[in-house]
Amino acid sequence: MIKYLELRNFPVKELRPLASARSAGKGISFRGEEIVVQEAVPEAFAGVDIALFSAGGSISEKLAPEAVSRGAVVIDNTNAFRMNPDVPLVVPEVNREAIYEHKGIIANPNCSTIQMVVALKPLYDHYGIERIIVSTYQSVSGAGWQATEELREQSRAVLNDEEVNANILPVGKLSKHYQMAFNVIPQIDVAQENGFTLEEMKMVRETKKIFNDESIGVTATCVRVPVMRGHSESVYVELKSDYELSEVRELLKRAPGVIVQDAIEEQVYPMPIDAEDRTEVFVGRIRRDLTHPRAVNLWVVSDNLLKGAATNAIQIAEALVSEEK
Ligand code: 2RA
Repeated sequence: MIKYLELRNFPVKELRPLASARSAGKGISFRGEEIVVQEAVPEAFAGVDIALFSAGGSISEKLAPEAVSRGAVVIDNTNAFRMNPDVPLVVPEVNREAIYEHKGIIANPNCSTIQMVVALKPLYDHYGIERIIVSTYQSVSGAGWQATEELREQSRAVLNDEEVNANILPVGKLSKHYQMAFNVIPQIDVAQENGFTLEEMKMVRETKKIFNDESIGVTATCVRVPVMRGHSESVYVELKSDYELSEVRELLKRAPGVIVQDAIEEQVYPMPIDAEDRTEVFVGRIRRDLTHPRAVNLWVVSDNLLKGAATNAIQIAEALVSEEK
């Protein structure tokens, strides 16, 4: 987020990096200057206009209200407030207007939801959406930098015929951990009572909230794959009205934040390796479904650390600032 504040020339008067007592005193660089990290205590938010939170749900629950009570607008990257009816859940390309209904906190959606709704927005507006069936292929960076280190270590160990240690994936706090290198794991986040995982239920609930449409049917299967960065999704979409494939392609091409890479006969399609460090959502493999006359299949790829997290948060901040003008 700090890098993107700088890259996008966000009008920062003062940057105040806050972290745990353990990190206080360290330095971070911003616009060529070294800035000292302070401890994230309630008083540290005095005078802050926009507070970007990304330190875990429990920290947000504790400190976001403190920041708001001191006059800040909080943009929260955690799951803490996403489904709170008083908190807008915003992807600027989809529901920018919801930003202005905030009561102090605005939530940044989950990465896998963000890229899907950006791709679906033009289809939702033009045809309406009845039902979505999505399967994800999510990179390990979604589980934090320790998971990326573990994948590196495990890959080395497998190639060297050494013992493979697994301590993080699929979910750090659970008792069982599995090898990620040369494997896929059909679990992201903890199990829910209905047999889905929390990540899958985030996709279901957040999609409905962002489109402000409880009638959309959503089923998700979220899978971790041995990719460092960039989430991919196979998305089946049942539209409310008939469509022409050429029109779907045109609508996607014109959609803000979307890049169409779709020519299977020339082997052109999005891949996470190409989406890294890009802020857009890439869509390809656009094809008519064989089983339902109003359904279309898409392949959607984006950098989960950028559009799926940092970039979306900074875009929300940009919208807030432009409102103030
Ligand atoms: C993941 N979506 O990829 C999560 C991160 N919020 O694990």
